[in-house]
Amino acid sequence: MQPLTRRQFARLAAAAVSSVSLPRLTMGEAPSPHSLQFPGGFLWGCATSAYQIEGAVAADGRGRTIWDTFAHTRGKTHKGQTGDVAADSYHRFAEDVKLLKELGAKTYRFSIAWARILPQGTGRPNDKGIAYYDRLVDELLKNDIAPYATLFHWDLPQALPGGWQSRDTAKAFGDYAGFVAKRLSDRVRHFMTTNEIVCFTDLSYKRGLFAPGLKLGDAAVNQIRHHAVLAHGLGVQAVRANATGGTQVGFAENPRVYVPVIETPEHIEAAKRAFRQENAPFISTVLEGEYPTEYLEREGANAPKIESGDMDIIASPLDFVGLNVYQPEYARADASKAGYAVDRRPTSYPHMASPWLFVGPEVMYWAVRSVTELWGPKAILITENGCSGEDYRDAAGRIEDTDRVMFLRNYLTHLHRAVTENYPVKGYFLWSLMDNFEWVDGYGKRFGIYHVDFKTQERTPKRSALWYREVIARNAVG
Ligand code: GBH
Repeated sequence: MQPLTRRQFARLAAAAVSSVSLPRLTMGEAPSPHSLQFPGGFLWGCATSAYQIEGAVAADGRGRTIWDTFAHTRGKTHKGQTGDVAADSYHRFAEDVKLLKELGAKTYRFSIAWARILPQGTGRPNDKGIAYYDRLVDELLKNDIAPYATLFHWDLPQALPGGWQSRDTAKAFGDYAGFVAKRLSDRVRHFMTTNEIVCFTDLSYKRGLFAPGLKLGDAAVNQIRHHAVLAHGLGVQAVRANATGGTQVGFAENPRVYVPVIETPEHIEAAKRAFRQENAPFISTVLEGEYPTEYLEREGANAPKIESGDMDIIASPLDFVGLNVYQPEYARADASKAGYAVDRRPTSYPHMASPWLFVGPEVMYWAVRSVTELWGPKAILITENGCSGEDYRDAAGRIEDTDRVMFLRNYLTHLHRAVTENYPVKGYFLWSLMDNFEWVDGYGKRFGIYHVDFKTQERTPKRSALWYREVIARNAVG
């Protein structure tokens, strides 16, 4: 056998130790005439959130959150699983930044745990908690990956009395947002205030599915929704007041998105009306600066109590609107006063591993188009899109998640349509970089493009990671 040259040896040794490295790209092929090219500078990234990946819930002075309490309450999550350890990204963040680097990701959307920064939700900041995000941000920048930080992804400090039932929580959020902006905006130039308002209001206080697991009446729920949009607005203002110039701020919403049953003007109009009405107390209110009258009329005496000045705060202009896009809804024109009807899905409608995750790639296009036509935001980012799958290792140890690749390819094809029609969509964050704690589904549903072995914390690229890397490298889907 030929002795190895030093360079060959070094290459083999590197390959052997780094189990997560991906094989080399096969670049240089002529792009297929059918490949869907994205504009130069399109921002490709991945998304995660603090409680879902960090673990280390008692480390360095982190305060308790409502999700710690909820997950530790019997019967609330799949097999009683919690985010105590999750993907241990608190300790493995440098390795996780390497995963992003290997993908060629230009950006990373992560969330900041309020309770690491202010363990009691208000009051004295915790230097060690801030230091963690300093390390993460510095590591990202060293690797030319732009940090996009979400300020609140559901992990509310337990110490805040009444949680979102209290107006004081909105004020506390503003103070926290201002503090983070002051400390990080020299390096973090993009902030999202809140993630998916409907989830930490309705799912949490009306349907009882998410922390804190309450089932309150309509008046209480409407007030909670008001506190949430107010918190968002206070957050926007606090970021602007405390950040260095040029810092951009937006939010990440998961509106119900309506696909017109047939692409004809009357059904398109119906879908647009449905979008505005069915998301009335959330994105519609924030982007219009007032509650749609139909919503207020419908709620009557249960409508939220609004203090003077609230609506101006809620309406604070945004630099971008983030959309988390998953499942479609369908609307058609109808002779009713509302002008639309929502169609129920037949039981044969296909879904991914999560029963709620119905597959409808065209929802991507209609999300972008509806928001643009209704409110004309400066820019739109797809802040989440991805799916769960029943991933498994084949005999060679590979994870061939062809279903996830199918899902992503189709959704991105419809995103490309939006880009081609000149809607102002500037970037896409894939949910998720790695398998993580999927809230009430615990570790039972995997959304990552990197597989995580939760016993060893080993990360392994799935087929979808290799596929996404090609998308980023070619700036095209094909
Ligand atoms: C996003 O939520 C979240 O931002 C992210 O943290 C999460 O991991 C990701 O998506 C994948 O789920 O029990 O039938 O009422 C997406 C919106 C809202 C979808 C709650 C699941 C529960 C459905 N989610 N919903 S159900």
